[in-house]
Amino acid sequence: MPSPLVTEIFTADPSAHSFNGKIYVYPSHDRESNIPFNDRGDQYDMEDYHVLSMDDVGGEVTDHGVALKASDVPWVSKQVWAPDCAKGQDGKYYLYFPARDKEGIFRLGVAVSDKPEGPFKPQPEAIKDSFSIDPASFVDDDGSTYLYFGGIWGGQLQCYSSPDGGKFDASQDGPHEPSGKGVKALCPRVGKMTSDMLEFAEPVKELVIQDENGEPLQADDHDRRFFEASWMHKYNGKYYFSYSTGDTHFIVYAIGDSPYGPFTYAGKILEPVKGWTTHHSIVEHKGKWYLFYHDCELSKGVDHLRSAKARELKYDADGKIITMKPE
Ligand code: FUB
Repeated sequence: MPSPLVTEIFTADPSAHSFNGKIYVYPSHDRESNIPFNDRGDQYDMEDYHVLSMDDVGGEVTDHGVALKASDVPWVSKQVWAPDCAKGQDGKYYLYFPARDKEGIFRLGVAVSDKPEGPFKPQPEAIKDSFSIDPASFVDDDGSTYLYFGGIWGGQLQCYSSPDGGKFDASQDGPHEPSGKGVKALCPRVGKMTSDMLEFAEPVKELVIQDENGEPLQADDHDRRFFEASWMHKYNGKYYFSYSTGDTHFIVYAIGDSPYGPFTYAGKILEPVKGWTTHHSIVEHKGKWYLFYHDCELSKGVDHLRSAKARELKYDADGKIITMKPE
């Protein structure tokens, strides 16, 4: 069984990137909150981020210490959840993160550093027109940067009826989502970033995930519909959008020809791990592909005390990802 990347702290939602010949991992930093479990995720009450690095998967892992504290971000009240980091064309590093604002509404923030390990200096305001959780950055071959995001239930995506956000419907906050025959699943969102990496360059769009017949996934299709944990990577010229199905606990993926989709559901990447949440990233490093993910083995099944891990990911000859089981 793969070992946790680190055991001194609990880490989750690992977003991995190959920067300057090393792997840098941007995880959530789980801590004991003593908040009882609920379906809004209040028990996930994280208050800072650490960055991890390693030369290779399986090698020594360095914990670079606190890279950003929630208390240093003026607009944040609590719950700094799953982050990610992108390298800009200016050589700086941009840490994207979700958190509740002072009204308790999840927004996305950005913080900047000259070094991949931080420390990161936060922008004073949340990204304009941002909403929901789990930002994942993707820099395409032409340097264009996209931010994928969204999460239902505690992640509040169902509180917005417009693709680009808008008015927050507090009556839908909590474990709500559409259901019923013929009802379409909620879609993750994508926004292209401005060249300074700090704002959306355009109104964010819905990312359509369709089935093998070209029909949008249905809301009741809980084994395949989007829940949270967006990730994007490119393999052999195709765009692979992967995500968690939440209450059915799979990491799955869909393939498209453009960063905006549409994407066609293609299968499972990871079967359910120990613990409620599952969240991952996929990275190429020195010619091999890796899946970074988390589970609750180290905490013996405490859902909000998770440990990031890594293992090799393989494709078949048709470019399909070989499904992995927890080992
Ligand atoms: O870590 C807090 C939340 O749990 C993340 O934002 C979700 O993706 C889930 O892993």
